[in-house]
Amino acid sequence: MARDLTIAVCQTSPIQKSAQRAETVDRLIALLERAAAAGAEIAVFPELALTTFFPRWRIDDQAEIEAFFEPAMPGPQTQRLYDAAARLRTGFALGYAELARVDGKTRRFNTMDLVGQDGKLVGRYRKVHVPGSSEPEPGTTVHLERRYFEPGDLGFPVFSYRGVRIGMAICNDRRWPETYRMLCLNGAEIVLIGYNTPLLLDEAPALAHLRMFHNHLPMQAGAYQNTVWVAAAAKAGIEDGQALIGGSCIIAPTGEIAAQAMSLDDELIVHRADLDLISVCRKVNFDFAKYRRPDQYRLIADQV
Ligand code: CDT
Repeated sequence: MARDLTIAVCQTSPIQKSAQRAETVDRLIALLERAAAAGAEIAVFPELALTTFFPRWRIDDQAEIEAFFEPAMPGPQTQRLYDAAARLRTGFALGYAELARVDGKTRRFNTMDLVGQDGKLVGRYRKVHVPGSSEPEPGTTVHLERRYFEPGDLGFPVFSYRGVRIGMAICNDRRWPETYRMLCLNGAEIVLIGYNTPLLLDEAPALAHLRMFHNHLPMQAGAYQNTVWVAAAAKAGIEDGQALIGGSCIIAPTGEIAAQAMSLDDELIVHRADLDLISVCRKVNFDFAKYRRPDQYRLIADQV
């Protein structure tokens, strides 16, 4: 019997600092309703979808920092989104800033939760590749994720969603081959990604014309080399004075872009992901069990 899952990528336009959480949650619910009406069985939202991308600022005031974080998910402000998922029978993956209490200590992660068609948590991923710095650096676009987030500690888990194996990744993770390889070694058939990517980086003006190419290149390569569907949602447009690229997309295990956003607005793209295409592509080149040679994938001590 054919296997498929209809995916909606919910790109958002900016979430300005001045936006109230309730207003932002309303926007996400409106996108989820559109996704369900279009037949989607799952939706993916951007990284830090509930707030502006606050790591663009050096903030010292703890109360101001904590206002960007969610101490519980769902919380009083976000419960409505989870209720909408259950009402619409359309789950979602949502990026947000997580404030966790572990063994009496406060920990902060850049997190994405997978929520099921019943509105309940299916699984959690915490961003592993945390880019930028903890202090502003001269000549460099201010990107202080390492000030606010510690690297994820959950590895690259894969969860069963309506019988489909789904993994998640967050923004900079999408540039690293290890992300897709680990997720796919763990059995992922679909990788859901959210991102906030500055259009321009002060440190690399010579690469400015390649920003969209370097957005899609690793995701297409990751999809192809690991025979997996990739669906990625951008936060796009000018957010609190900083331009973020769009280019949200759904990529097939062939490496082809099956659907791509055409605007920098709240925009939905939907595609029915044919999961049988995975085994077709796998047979051609990437049958891991048959052809991978993990015994040869080792560092040679005197050469490093
Ligand atoms: N959010 C995020 O991870 N953005 C990074 C830009 C880092 S610039 C220091 C990205 O890879 O798009």
